[in-house]
Amino acid sequence: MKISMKQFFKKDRDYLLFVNKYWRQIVVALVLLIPLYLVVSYINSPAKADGNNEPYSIFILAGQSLAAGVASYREELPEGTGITFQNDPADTATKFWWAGSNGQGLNDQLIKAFFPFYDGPGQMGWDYSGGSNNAPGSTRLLDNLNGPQTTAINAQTGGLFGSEFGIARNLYAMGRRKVIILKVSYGFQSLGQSNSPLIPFDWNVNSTSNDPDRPKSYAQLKDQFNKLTTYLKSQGEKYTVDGIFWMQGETDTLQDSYAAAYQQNLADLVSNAKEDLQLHPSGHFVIGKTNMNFCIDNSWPRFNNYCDYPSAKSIDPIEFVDTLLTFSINPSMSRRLDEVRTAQQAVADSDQNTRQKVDIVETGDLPRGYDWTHLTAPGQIELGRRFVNMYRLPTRYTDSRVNDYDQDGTDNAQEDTGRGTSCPLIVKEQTIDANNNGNLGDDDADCDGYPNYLDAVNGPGSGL
Ligand SMILES: [Ca+2]
Ligand SMILES: [Ca+2]
Ligand SMILES: [Ca+2]
Ligand SMILES: [Ca+2]
Repeated sequence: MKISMKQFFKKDRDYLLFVNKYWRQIVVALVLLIPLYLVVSYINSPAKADGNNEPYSIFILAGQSLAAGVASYREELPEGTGITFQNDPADTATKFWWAGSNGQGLNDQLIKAFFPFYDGPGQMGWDYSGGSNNAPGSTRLLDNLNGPQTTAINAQTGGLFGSEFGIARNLYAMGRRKVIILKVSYGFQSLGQSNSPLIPFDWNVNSTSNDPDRPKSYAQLKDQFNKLTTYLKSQGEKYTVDGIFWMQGETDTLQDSYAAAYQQNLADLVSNAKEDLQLHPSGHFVIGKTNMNFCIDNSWPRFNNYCDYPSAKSIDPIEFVDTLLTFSINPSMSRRLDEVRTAQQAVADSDQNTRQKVDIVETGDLPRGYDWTHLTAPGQIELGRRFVNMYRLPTRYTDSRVNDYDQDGTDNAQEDTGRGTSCPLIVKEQTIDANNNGNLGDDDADCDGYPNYLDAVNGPGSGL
């Protein structure tokens, strides 16, 4: 039975009696609750550590369908774990810039012709995900659209998501603000150069397209990055690129020649991406390690959308084998998977002489969805956590240091002043002017390897 406060106290006089009797307890409760309220408000405040002179922190996520996230649905995104049980504040505080590789969205019939058992290209991660009606990602960022469009039909990969929300939530929990996540994903595209009609947009850095409206995946990633940073510059904003996360490789386990070339192809991708995507001097490239074992071991029957891949004898040229022969294909599948994983590990292990390290995270233990291959929503959240916890992120400060990280008296936004003459910035054999280009990660006046905005010492060392 519910009773009103009025009924509870019967008469106004009872209020005074109540207060008179319990005033000590009331005072104690207020003394305890007011600071708790302030702490909770502060923790949940999107404005925390969001200084006017603080650069945006860009993280890049790229790859094939496990980056797109074709078995993890937006409505399954786990609720936030905050004390007030709200949706995770990172979901709306983080700016997302999504793009599919060719911009054709649900109009792209090519994949549907080859994978008729899928409901639409969205399930293959082929949606253009910049918003409804193929709106450019800049519109999404401009309007700070993290809500409605992510669940709307034709929106971000049809309401699907990859590890970007896990990345966003963990960064937010670390106290990091002004985060932008750029994701360019395209299902089923190999890193190996391909002539297969199944793979019209392979990720190989040396691949080129004759059709400017249908660029190869890596060209599209570069283009989207340039659009994003150009937009930030037009708004007078500064930025750094603090990490690149790569979730790809499954398709390269389907073809001997792709698997054999994977190590060189990945090494080429890493070296190009570091330069083309302006990775911070202490930013890392993190590889999500390919693992198809759950599918190989458990999927049955091996046709339609239940881990069909092992039944492909060859995808370039396309050659599907009889389902009954799938048993005999499995050893090849496992062998090629080992080859790709070994290649990924080798690239991660060969970073000893580089400052921008290459890390690798396992994915084999993460929960897979209906198709035995792609991660569930909790699996994607966990993958995002692993990505951002693999290395010490480029330093950020909060509170009183938010506008001048290195406390040298020059605000962050004013540290975009270029490089000393003895350390010119050379990208693809061309000298780049780092002065006032928006990127704070490439300015190094004293040539000691510490960018100006994190360098309080004129000379060797940062003093931080
Ligand atoms: Ca400063
Ligand atoms: Ca600069
Ligand atoms: Ca320096
Ligand atoms: Ca210095």
